[in-house]
Amino acid sequence: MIKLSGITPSGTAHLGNYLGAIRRWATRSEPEDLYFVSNMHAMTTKHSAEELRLLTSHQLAVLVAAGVPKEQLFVQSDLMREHMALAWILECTCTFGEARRMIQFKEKSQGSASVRLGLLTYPVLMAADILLHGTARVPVGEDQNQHVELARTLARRFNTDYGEVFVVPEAVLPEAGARVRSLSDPSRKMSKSISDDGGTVYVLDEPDVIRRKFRRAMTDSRNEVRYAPDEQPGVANLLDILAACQDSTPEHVIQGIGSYRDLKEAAAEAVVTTLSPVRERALELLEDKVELAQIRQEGADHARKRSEERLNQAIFLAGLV
Ligand code: AQP
Repeated sequence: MIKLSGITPSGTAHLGNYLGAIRRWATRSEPEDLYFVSNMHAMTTKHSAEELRLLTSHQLAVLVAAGVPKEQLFVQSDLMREHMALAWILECTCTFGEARRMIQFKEKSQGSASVRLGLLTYPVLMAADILLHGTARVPVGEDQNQHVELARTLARRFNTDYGEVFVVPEAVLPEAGARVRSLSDPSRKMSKSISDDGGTVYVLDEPDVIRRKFRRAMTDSRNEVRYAPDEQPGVANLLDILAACQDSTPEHVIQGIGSYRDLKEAAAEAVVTTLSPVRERALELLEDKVELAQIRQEGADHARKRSEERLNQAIFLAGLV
C-alpha cells in the first residue's frame, strides 16, 4: 500500500512542518512509501526562479537531514517529463466543470480572469503525482480531500474508458502529529507562505533566533500556566510544542512549570535540542553541493524506475504510441 506525501517549497520548512509531518516521515515510513518536494506546485502564482531553486534545495536538505529515507525521496521537477506527460493525459480525462469546482481554485482565484491557468489545473497535476506512482493512500488534511477525490474520479474514468492501469487512491487522515500554531498569533497555524517571521520558527533558524522568538511568543494576561486551548491558545501552543519535542503530553510537561517565562524557556530549549541536529546536517548538505546533487539524482532515478512501466502503459492505452 504505497503512501505518497509531499511538501511544497512555498517557503522555508518550519517547526510545524517538522513536528507535524517530516519527523513522522523519517521515523514511521514503510519501505514502499514515497516523499517528494512538490516544487512544481510552488509556481501557480508569479514566483522568483532563483528563490524557488534555493527553497527546493533547502527543503530537500531538511528532509534528508531529518532522516527521511533518501531512496524514497525525490524532487518533483526531476521527473517533470513524467509528471507532465501524465498530467496532460489526465487533463484530457478531466472536465472543465470538475476543475472549476475545486474549492481552493474558487477561493484563491476569487473569480479573477488574471490568475494563472496553473491554479485551475494544479489539482490535475496533483492527480498525476498520485497516480503515476501507484499510490494507494494519500495522507491529507481536510483542505486537500477534494483533490484526492478528483484523482479517484480520474483514475476510475481512465481505467474504464481506456484500460485498467491506475490504482484508485484513497485519502487517509495523516497520523495525528502536532498542530503547531504561530507564536505571534496562535489563532492560526504556523505557515511558510504567510509573512510572519516572528511567529514562525524555521528549521534552519539559529538557536538564539529560536530563543528570541519564544521569548516574544504571545500568551495572555492571566499568568496561569494551564492547558486550555480554547481560553489560552498561546499557552496551549507552547505546551503542545514542548510536549511534541519531548514525545510527551501537555498534561505531563506542564508539571513543574510555574510561570510563562519558564514555559517559554522550556519550549525554546526543547525546540533548539530537537532542531539542532537537523539544522546542522542540513547546512552541511547545503554546503556540499555535490552530495546533495547526488542524493537528488539517485532519488529521481529510483522514483522514475518505479513509475516507468505505469506511465508507458497509460501512454499506450491513451493511443499515443
Ligand atoms: N503548522 C503546522 N503544524 C503541523 N503540521 C503542519 N504542516 C504544515 N503546517 C503545519 C504539515 O506539513 C506538511 C507539508 O506542508 P505543505 O508543504 O503541504 O504545506 P501546507 O500544509 O500548505 O502548510 P504550510 O507549510 O504552512 O505552507 P503554506 O503556507 O504554503 O500553506 C503537511 O503534511 C502539513 O500538514
